[in-house]
Amino acid sequence: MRRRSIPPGTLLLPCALAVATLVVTGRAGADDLVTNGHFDQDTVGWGTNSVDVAVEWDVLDVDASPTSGSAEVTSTDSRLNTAVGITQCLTLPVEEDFDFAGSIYVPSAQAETATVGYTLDWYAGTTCSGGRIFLEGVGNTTLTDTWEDFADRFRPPEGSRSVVVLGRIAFASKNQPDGAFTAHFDAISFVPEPGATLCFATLFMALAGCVAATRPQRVARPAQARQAPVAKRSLWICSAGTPRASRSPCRASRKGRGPHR
Ligand SMILES: [Ca+2]
Repeated sequence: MRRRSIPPGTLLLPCALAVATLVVTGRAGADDLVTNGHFDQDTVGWGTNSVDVAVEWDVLDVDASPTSGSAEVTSTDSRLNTAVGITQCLTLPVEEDFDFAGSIYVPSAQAETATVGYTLDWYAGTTCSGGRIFLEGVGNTTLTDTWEDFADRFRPPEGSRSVVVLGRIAFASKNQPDGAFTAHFDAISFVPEPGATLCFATLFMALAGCVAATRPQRVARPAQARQAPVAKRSLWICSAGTPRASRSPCRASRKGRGPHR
């Protein structure tokens, strides 16, 4: 056995690219737990937490995309400071960090006043039941006439197995008993974020593989090389260049695959 060395640096660039690709694709490939969070064609997948909330699909899109839209949510709930709106229950695959994001557009030409934002409502059961563990908000806005983006990273409270994502409207004041307030919600996502331990472990394994690949490798000789050397043959060449069977008066010249003597 012998070792065959790969020139140092030969695999450095490919390995670096592979590791970078691993990181990028690993991040981009994470599954968004939200269904229809971009409202491309409708509001399928979303419900409400009040009978006094109406949800319609609208062409207004956070990216002004002609092939997408948003959820236009109108509340006529009679209660003040009570969060109502569109909801979706997400089952959490494991306990890890999550990146939540969502955008909100609030038309300013409205008679009522309200605060608008997102709420994450954590539950012990896998179907948003079994007892609420914790409730926390993301973003809070009023009248903007522009899209506002909200994002934050969350670690679910211990014991959480599901979460209700709520795009909420809460009346701050109501000038008329039947007053309404409208807001648009779009680009809602809830993406598992692998923990730092997993990231470093993955990178370490990838880099270790690259280092191993650039080290000299033990390779087997070709089968042909392990065969018995070809028997040396002697060819007696006379001074005149004509092969002869007898040694004298010629000089000897060995030809073959063995070492010359
Ligand atoms: Ca959209």
